[in-house]
Amino acid sequence: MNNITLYGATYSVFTRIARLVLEEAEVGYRLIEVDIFDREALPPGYLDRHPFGKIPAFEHEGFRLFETDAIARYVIEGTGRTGLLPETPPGRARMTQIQRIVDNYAYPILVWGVYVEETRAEGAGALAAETVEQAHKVLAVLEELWEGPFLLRGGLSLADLWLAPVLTLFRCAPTGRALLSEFPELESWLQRLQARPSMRATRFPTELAPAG
Ligand SMILES: N[C@@H](CCC(=O)N[C@@H](CS)C(=O)NCC(=O)O)C(=O)O
Repeated sequence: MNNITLYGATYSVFTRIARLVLEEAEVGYRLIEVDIFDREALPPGYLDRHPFGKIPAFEHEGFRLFETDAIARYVIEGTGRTGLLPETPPGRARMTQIQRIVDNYAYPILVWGVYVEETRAEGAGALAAETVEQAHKVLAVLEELWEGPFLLRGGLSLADLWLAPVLTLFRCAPTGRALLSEFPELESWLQRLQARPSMRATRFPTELAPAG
């Protein structure tokens, strides 16, 4: 696969997931920085690429795509790197389940509810007890699903690539760090993931200067 362009930001969880898939599939790509929160500075026509105004967006030989899972599956099928997909129906279903848990619960609660809230520049307030409880529940559910040594016992899959960026940011917040230490399997899994070249090549700016 040649001539791939990804539009996104180095601070963005979903951009990093797409980049992890590209890195693990050993596909070269060009990253065009799009700060989605600076609407005045979006590249011309960006909202034609992503009408819902999010990142990432993707283009390969004129084929445009958005939604990170669609991008991931396209790259995997286009490169034949099907090792990132479990072989059995239960394995694939479990992987998809974890991806959707990340999209619908882990990302909003752990990233926006905890990380953004606790590290925002205006000064962090104490987190609501309900947020901490919700974060604890997300971690408990994920640890229950963890099979080891990767999230799924068959090996590295999209489930790992979806969760690792979220837990990485979460762990940059003091409450995130404290909560994660209650879940040793997830914590050591994260350390192993972070040692992978794909994770090292796509670090968030904040990882170089963690808060707290
Ligand atoms: N369902 C989308 C989610 C993408 C997403 O939420 N991206 C975030 C950045 S990590 C974003 O663009 N946020 C901007 C906004 O919500 O205004 C996907 O899978 O690509």
